[in-house]
Amino acid sequence: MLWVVTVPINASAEYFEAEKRYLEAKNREEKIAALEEMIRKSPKHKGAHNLLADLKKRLSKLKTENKSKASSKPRFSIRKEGAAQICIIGLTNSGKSTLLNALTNAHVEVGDYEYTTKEPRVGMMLYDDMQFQLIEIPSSFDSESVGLIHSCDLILVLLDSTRNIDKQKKELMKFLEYNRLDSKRLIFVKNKSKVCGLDQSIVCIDAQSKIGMKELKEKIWNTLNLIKIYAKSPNKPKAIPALALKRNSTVSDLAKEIHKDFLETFKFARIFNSTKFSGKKVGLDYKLHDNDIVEIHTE
Ligand SMILES: Nc1nc2c(ncn2[C@@H]2O[C@H](COP(=O)(O)OP(=O)(O)OP(=O)(O)O)[C@@H](O)[C@H]2O)c(=O)[nH]1
Ligand SMILES: [Mg+2]
Repeated sequence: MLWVVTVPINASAEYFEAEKRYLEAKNREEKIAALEEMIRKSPKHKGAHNLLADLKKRLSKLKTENKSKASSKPRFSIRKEGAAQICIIGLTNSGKSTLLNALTNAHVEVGDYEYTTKEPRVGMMLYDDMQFQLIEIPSSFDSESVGLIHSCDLILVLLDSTRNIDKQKKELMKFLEYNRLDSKRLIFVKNKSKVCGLDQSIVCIDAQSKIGMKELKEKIWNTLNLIKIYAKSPNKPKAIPALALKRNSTVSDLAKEIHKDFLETFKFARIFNSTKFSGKKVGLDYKLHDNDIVEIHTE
């Protein structure tokens, strides 16, 4: 598995940049170029010997792979949809598919044997008039999956309460750190757990019996730290699904999110909310608030 390679001590910034390019590479050529750079920039001291050997092995494997097969399209590509993209990672059998099925419209195979899910699986979760894209990352953690996790807005780290929690946490954190993913927003979730302890840093659920789903959805929304905005056309009801924008977004950000042409034909917007200024006429630089309904008027 990818993350068992020890992170080199004293590796240079150039090494990490090359490694990032390697992890995000879309094809074989990009991968080879990045690996060659990693080898050039890798520390040469004795402690980095294993790393260097591993990099060279990976490079030679890539170079000898059947070219036509390797240069074909990635095995999967997932278009970002909804208010945010959320990845579910965990060791095999922790209940990732069960959770995906419980939270979304997906019907993914669940199995009591290891590595049932071999490719990323996607489902859309509804929460408070918004839609979120959830992706189950296969526990084989291949490099294509790592690329996918990089594009996610949030990672659910699923732990199986029937196994040693600290050990799982350690192994998963090692993987995240190795792939420079530990700075992402993370939520630790303990599955198969009908009875919860007092540990507030872990969300406790039982995906199979759908216990804790409401709390988990709330935690996801709060951790994303976004605002919910309803767009609306004049004389029409507010549009659902609602959109989620970064805090401090403006009407201009919303217009761009809806359609790039909106900005050119924009005249003014009216904001409907719970304040006494509801219905107020505003311009593109108006700062939006959570739950605002924005009626956009165009030429
Ligand atoms: N008791 C209990 N069992 C669960 C729960 N969630 C999953 N399981 C069981 O755990 C096993 C693995 O579930 P999956 O959802 O396939 O796990 P996974 O992480 O997707 O596994 P792989 O795709 O094989 O890596 C199955 O037998 C599930 O029925 C839960 O909340 N409670
Ligand atoms: Mg699965």
